Amino acid sequence: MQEERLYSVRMRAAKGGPHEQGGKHISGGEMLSTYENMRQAVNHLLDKALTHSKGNPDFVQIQFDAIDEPIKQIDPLLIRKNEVESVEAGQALVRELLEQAGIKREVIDKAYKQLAEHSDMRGAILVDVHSGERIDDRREKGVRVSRMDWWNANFEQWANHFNEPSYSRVKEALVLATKVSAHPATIAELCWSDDPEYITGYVASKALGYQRISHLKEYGDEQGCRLFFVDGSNDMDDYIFFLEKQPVFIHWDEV
Ligand code: PML
Ligand code: MG
Repeated sequence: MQEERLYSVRMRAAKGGPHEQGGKHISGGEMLSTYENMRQAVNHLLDKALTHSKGNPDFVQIQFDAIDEPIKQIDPLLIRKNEVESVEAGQALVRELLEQAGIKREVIDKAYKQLAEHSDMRGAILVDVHSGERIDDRREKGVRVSRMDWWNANFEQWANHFNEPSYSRVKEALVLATKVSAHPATIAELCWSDDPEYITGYVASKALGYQRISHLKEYGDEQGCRLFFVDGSNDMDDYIFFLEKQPVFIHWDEV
């Protein structure tokens, strides 16, 4: 597919110093770019870092590195929209969907406890579906899914077709959810934003698709969630390598 050399472009922003020195996570971003479009990609990520409603960062890092491996192309997960009236109704639907994905109630309860214990995560928490225990050893850093993107022109076609606003927030969430669910060790993902002005989130899996839920927390709440329910009997080093390093492009074909 892609002939030209591509680069992974990444941003992370924090307030009160860099993340590793205890700074509060403000924002992160992932893109793929050609060399020619690098300025545009860096500007996009810089803009994202400078305008986040969690506050103005005093530490921002933007880096790029060349991709030498073949890039995997994946179809976006099917999107389903669930309108709910309250956080309670949204969270009840989360449980229903996770149970549909085959996750036991006790495991879901344990996973929520993990969330409560880690309030300033910048990556994802990995929870084993057999034990309900957290199985990554990344503490507040979590696992950061990286090296992925969706060309805007194709995303806009998709958005048009599904009557979605073509917001980059939706694109980025769907890119990440699609990459994560493409690995057979992922049973489901649960996510909502740490942005105090954004209350929509989702449950995703290959079988469920991208189940957007309109209301998963209250406005003003900066407690986000990114949790992967994983079949821990797989090789977790391979799994984390896939999440962090396997380059992936999302591409939608109108059928
Ligand atoms: C985020 O902003 O960090 C996650 C947003 C998830 C939901 C995006 C959507 O509206 O589909
Ligand atoms: Mg965010």
